[in-house]
Amino acid sequence: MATIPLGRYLWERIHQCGIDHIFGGLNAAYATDGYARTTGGAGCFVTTHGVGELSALNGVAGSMTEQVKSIHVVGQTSRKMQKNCMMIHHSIGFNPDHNIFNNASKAFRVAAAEIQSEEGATEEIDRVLRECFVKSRPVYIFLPIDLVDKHVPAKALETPLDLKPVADEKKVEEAANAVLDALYASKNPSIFVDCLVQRYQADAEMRELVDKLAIPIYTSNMGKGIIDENHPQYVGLYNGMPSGPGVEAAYIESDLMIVVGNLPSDTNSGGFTRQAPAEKIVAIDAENVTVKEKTYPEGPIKAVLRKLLDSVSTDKVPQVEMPKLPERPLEDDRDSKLITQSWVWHRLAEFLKPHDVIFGETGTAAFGIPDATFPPHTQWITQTYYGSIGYATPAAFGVEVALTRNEAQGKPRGRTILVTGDGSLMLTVQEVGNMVKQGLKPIIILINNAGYTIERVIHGARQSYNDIVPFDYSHMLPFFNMDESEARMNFHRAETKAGLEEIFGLEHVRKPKTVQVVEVVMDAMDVPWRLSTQIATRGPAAVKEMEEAGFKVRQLQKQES
Ligand SMILES: Cc1ncc(C[n+]2csc(CCOP(=O)(O)OP(=O)(O)O)c2C)c(N)n1
Ligand SMILES: [Mg+2]
Repeated sequence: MATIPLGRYLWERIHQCGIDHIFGGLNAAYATDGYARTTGGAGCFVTTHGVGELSALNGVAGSMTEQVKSIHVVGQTSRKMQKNCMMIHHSIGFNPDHNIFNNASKAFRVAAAEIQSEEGATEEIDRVLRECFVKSRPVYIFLPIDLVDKHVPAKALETPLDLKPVADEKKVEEAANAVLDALYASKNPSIFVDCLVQRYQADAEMRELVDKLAIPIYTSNMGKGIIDENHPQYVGLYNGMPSGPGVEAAYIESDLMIVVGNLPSDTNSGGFTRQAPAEKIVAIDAENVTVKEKTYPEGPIKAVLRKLLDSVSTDKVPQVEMPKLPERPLEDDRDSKLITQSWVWHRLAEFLKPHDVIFGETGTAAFGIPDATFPPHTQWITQTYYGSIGYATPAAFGVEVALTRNEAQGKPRGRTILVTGDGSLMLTVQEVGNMVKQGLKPIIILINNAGYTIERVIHGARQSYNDIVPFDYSHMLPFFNMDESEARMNFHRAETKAGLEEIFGLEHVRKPKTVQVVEVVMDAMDVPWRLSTQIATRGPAAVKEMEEAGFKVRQLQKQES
C-alpha cells in the first residue's frame, strides 16, 4: 500500500480543498479570513503552539462569529514532551499542561483534530476539513512534531473530499414548498438578503432567484453587494432605524418578508430596530427554513435556494409595484471644500469598478460606506458583528493573495480597496510591509481624523483616551522598504475634496501596480449619519450626549418611525 508522511498528507488534503496559500505569523488568522471570503472557500494558517496560537485567537474568534471558513494548524510539542509536562518554552509555569492553549480555543471552532497517533489521523483530518466547509466556521488541527514524518496510507487522497452538506431531498422539498405556498398566497412580498448567503456559497443561487421572483429586494449592512445594487428590483439597505429615507416605510408594507441568510447582530440590525414580525417572516437560514413560525429542519440554504429555483412557478408570484423612495436629503455641509463624511463615501463609490473588493474597517468607514451604491460584482467586506479593529489591514492582505489566485484561475480580478481608520491601522500596520514585500497592490485609503472618532460619538468626545499618537504616514512606505522615489509616487495626501479628486484621477492610483496609500484628512468630530442614528437608537440620553458634544444627529428616521 502506498504511504505518505502525515504532514504531507495534511497539506495535500488542504490543497485539494481549493487552498493554494498558507498564511503564518501574528496576523495570519485575519489574512486567512480575508482569503476565505474572497475565494468563497476556506483559508488556512499555521502557528506554533502557545504564543502563536494565542496571538491568532482573536482573529479566529472573528471568523467564528462571522461564519468564515478558517483552518488553524498548530505545530505542537512532541507527545513525549506533552506526557512528561516538560517546561518547553511557550508553556505556562511549572509542570505545564501542553493542552492549555488548545483548551482555550475550544469556544472558537466547530471541530478539532487533536492528533495523538498516526492511527486514524488521516480520517480525523478529513473529518474536520469537511466540518469547516459544512458549518462554515473555524476548525483546529493539532499536530505533534514527532508525528509529522510518520507514514500513513495515501489512498484516501485519490478521492477528493465531499465538502457539501448532506441534504435530505424530501426535507428540502418540503421546506421549499412551504416557502412557495406562502409566497403564492401573499400580495406584497419582499426579499431580504443577508451575509450568510455568501458564507454558505449560495450567492449564485440567490442572484438567480431574485431575478426570477422579481419582487422588491432589500439587504443588510453585511449583505451589501451580494445582489447588484443597480438591480431594477433593488430598493435599498434596510437596517431598522438607521436606514435611508423611505426604506423602512416601504419594507414594512410587505405582507411577506423572505429573509435569507440572516445575521441579526446589533450592528447589522440598526441596534435591533430592524422589524421582523414573526407572522410575516419566511426565514431561510443556514440549516433550516422557518415559514411563519413553523420550522423545517435540515434544509441547507444552498440546496433550498436551488430547489426554489427549480420549482417556482413565476406566474403565481404576485406582481409587486416597486416602492418609490424620496430623494436623499441634501446635507447642510455639502458646500464644504474640506472632505466630509457626507461626501466622501459617495465619491469613493464612483471610484469603484466591477470586481473590486472594498473593505470598511470598524470605525466611521463601516457606517459611512454602506451609504454608497456599488457597481455590480463588488465584494464588500466588513467585520460588522465581531468588529475587532486592526482586522481589515491583514484581511486585505489575504484578499490580495486570493485575487492573485483567482486571476491565475482565469477569473476577473478587481482591486483591493482597504478603507481603514488611523486608530485601527495602528494595530496591524506591519502588514503593509508584507504587502510591499509580496509585490501586492492594494489601494489603502486611510482616514486621518486624529483618533477614535466612532468612540468619540459614543462617549467622551474630547477625552484624551480617544486621541492617538499621530503618525507621519509619508514615512510608511519607505519604512517598509519601498524604494524612496517609488514611495513618494505611491503616497498621497488629501486635505480637500479637490485634492482627493486629483488623486483619484491619477492613472497609477486607478490601476495600481504597487501599494498605494491615500491619506484622507477629515474632522475628528465628523461622523456618518448612519452611525449617529444607530447610537440614537439607545435613547434620548445618548442623543443628548451626542448633541452636547457637537455632533449632528439626523432627526429624519426618528420622525418617520
Ligand atoms: C481590538 C479592539 N479594541 C477596541 C475596540 C473598540 N473600538 C471600536 S472602533 C474604535 C476606534 C476606531 O478608530 P479609527 O480606526 O480611527 O476609526 P474612526 O472611527 O476614527 O474612523 C475602537 C477603539 C475594538 N472594536 N476592537
Ligand atoms: Mg480615526
